[in-house]
Amino acid sequence: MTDNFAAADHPHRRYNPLTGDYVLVSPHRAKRPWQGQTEPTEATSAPAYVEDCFLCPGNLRVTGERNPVYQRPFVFTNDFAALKADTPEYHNDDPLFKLHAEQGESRVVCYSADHSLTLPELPLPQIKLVIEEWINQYRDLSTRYQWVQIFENKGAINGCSNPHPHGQIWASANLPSLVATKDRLQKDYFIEQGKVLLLDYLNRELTQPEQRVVVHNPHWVALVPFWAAWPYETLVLPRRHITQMTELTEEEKAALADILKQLTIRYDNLFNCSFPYSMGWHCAPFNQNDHQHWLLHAIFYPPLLRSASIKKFMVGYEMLCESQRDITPEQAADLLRQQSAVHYKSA
Ligand code: H2U
Repeated sequence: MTDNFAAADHPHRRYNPLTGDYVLVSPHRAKRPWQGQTEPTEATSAPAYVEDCFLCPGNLRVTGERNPVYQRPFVFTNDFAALKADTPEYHNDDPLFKLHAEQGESRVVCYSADHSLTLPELPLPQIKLVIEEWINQYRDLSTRYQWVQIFENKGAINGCSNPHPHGQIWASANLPSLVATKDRLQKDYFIEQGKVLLLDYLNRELTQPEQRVVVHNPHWVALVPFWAAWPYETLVLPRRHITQMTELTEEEKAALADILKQLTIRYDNLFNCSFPYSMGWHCAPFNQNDHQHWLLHAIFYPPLLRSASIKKFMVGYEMLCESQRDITPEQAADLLRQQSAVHYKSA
């Protein structure tokens, strides 16, 4: 009966209204001993310039092209692009072998000339420059593509090939699968409730900020979502109805730099390491449809579970049934909130 149920103790499933998926939460398992794989920890300090880094200013890339001696965020077309603008048209509607050609572009964004400074260590004005570059990229690519995915895949544990602080941008003619689902479910909610799903959700979270909010400022809130699948997954949400990053005011850009720094400092401080994650932005698609149901947001998916060297595996039950987590989203938010606002390297 409901009287005996406690979400902090008992197995339960939580619904993700953005994906339509459930996550199984098993809080009692957080105490189990660990005798499995640990990951090697990465070096904690890197030099500001590395001679054979493909991304450092003035260096040669794999193709033999030389990077300019850049001083602010530098963007180049990925030499091994996953999507290409000149892909010939093709489609096949066979129900079992459906296939269509996909046009697009892939770019790399070097955040800073300094090889050693990750997002939490960059000064605020430099993080703001990264945000302004993201906006430039949206402005350019949205003229040609329905979807522009800005993301950062950080840390060797996540398959990132180069520690130089950088992100990527993949633009595509069609909406990728996860985005199409998110578009549809936000739209359904808007039609049924007459309100923006993520703004409604944020306002509910703000009535009990001690539950899942990690950091906030006058324009942005970072929280562990109620339906988080990864142990320390977070959502970064604007407090007002913004559908695309190009709508941000100067003040909102500066406040976004602040919230990204505050959040990533706490991530690094959690296990005293350069915290790996996959991070990316979702905004309204760049097509002629109505987008009132959208709210711009960033998602961080960090793979770590218990320490700098123990990662969460999405295998077994997760591959066959649905995501599962041990530590609750509320416990994860509490642990992140408790971290110092000063980066451990400069404390
Ligand atoms: P990731 O390790 O996050 O994938 O970032 C490195 C990207 O940089 C990767 O996509 C590209 C790779 O294709 N790259 C170049 O475009 N040129 C190079 O000379 C090295 C790496």
